[in-house]
Amino acid sequence: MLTIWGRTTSFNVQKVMWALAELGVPHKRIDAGWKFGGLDTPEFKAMSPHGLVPVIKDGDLVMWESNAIVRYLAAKYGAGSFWPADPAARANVDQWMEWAQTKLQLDVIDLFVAMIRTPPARWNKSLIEAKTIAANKNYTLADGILATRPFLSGPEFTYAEIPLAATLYRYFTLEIERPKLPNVEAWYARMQERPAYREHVMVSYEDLRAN
Ligand SMILES: N[C@@H](CCC(=O)N[C@@H](CS)C(=O)NCC(=O)O)C(=O)O
Repeated sequence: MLTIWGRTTSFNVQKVMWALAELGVPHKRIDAGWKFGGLDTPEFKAMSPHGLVPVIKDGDLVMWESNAIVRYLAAKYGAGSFWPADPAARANVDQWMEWAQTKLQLDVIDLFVAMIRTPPARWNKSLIEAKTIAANKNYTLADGILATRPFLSGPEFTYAEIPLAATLYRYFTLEIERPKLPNVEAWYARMQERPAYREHVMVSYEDLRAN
């Protein structure tokens, strides 16, 4: 059975857990990271050289990097619509996944770290303001795209939607000023209709809040 190491409050672990649940892949999860520790042992470092979660073991394959794991799971267990067979169709959705990794996610997670993982007494107001502006700009762009189709990465729900939509729970629960985003809100509501999204992404992060 596939094994995943990582805590449920980790954004990157959540992406993999969401993918596993969407695909119905049997698995066992082992708590690791943050208060659970275990990332510095030689055994863990042998699996994950950077000492980070998530890590999966599926048969002989051991791998890290959440988006690469989501792609692997989609290719192995999601042939068909979750992993489009046509390389051109895959390329079209994959570009959005790269954007999630290199832009959208960074702005939201930086904001999350600045507001939730930093005690309010040490908040860097100008960083929070800059990251809020950047995040709002990304979702305003997304809002325009979502006016034309139900999913940001394309016409169908595919693996690439996971890193994109996984950001929404944190974006919509952080106490920030957001512009009007009717299409992003409708997209978020559609994601919340998916039991796997509710279970694995909408996970309280109160435990992580620094006081
Ligand atoms: N780019 C990596 C980032 C992995 C990462 O930063 N993981 C964080 C959790 S989200 C971690 O392991 N932090 C240390 C900890 O939880 O103790 C990925 O997408 O998997």
